[in-house]
Amino acid sequence: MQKRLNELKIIAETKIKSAHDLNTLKELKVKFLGKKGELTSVLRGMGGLSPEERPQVGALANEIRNRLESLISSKTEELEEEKLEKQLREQTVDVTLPGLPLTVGAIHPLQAIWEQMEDIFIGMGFEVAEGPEVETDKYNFEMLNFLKEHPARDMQDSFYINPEILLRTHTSSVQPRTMLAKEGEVPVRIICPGKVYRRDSDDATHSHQFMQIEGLVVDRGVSMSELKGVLLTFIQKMFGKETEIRLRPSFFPFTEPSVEIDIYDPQKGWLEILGAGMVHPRVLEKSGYNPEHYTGFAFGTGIERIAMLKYGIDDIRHFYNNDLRFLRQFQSE
Ligand code: 2NL
Repeated sequence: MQKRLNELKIIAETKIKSAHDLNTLKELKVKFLGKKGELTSVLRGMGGLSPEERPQVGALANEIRNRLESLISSKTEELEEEKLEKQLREQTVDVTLPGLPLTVGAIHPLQAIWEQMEDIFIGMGFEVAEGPEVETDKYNFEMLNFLKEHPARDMQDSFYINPEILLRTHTSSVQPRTMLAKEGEVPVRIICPGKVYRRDSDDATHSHQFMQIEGLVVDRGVSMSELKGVLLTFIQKMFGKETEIRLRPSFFPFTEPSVEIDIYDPQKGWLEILGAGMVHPRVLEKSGYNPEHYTGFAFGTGIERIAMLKYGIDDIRHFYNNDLRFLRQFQSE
């Protein structure tokens, strides 16, 4: 029996030492030391031994069990360590490799001008007002003193949905809406940025859809000099504090007197950038402000126009084509 135990020991030792993975090792443990393992089955034959032999065989069996157990646990440790090292070797990160560059977007130039203009006018005490792009004839024309036969009211010039409803042709329509909502309260000091639509053929300087910002101030004692001061401040913040301006007489249905404002460019000469004027008494009246007590000024300009002048862009269509070569020029880094 001792002989069988010693043979078992040698076989088990050899197999354990040559195990290459943790699974094999587990299987060997069951095979030799498990409840139905080989060592147990040899010991089951102990009943046939003499009382003198029994303790000796028992001691030997224990010694073998201990020996195999410690062999298995040290082999387990060895294999686990190997496995970990292999993993580490395979998963190393080479921190010296170049990184993958991330593409960073850019603010669209029209959005940039829109935000700058809002900031400048908010700085002068204006509030931002918005209104619908699908407008009624009433707010788009009637309230703004456009006569029935005004050419802008022609089906050829505006996008009509039906005879009473159209895509707004200017953001001016927001202003009577805001004035009516204020029910005669002063001051009115708003700017209205937004998209507008005209039935034009697209070319380098025209687009059937573009953006405007209009402003309106109504209060007691508002004068032409306040108009000039506010717009000169805006222009010098947008184009530089040395920028010179010129006011020329003009005509708009909703202002009287009306002016056009030019800025001076040393290369290109005088360039028109804004239309403005004192709010027509009839426009004030229609929106609930008595022109005997209140006066106001208003102005309007195209966001595209400002952006083209500021960035030296020669074709309005660049803004809408979404050509990345154009857009990337506005990335800040
Ligand atoms: C331009 C000129 C202008 C206005 C817009 C306005 C609005 C009300 C009353 C009076 Cl409610 N005026 N808006 C006034 C003068 C000029 O725009 O060239 N826009 C692109």
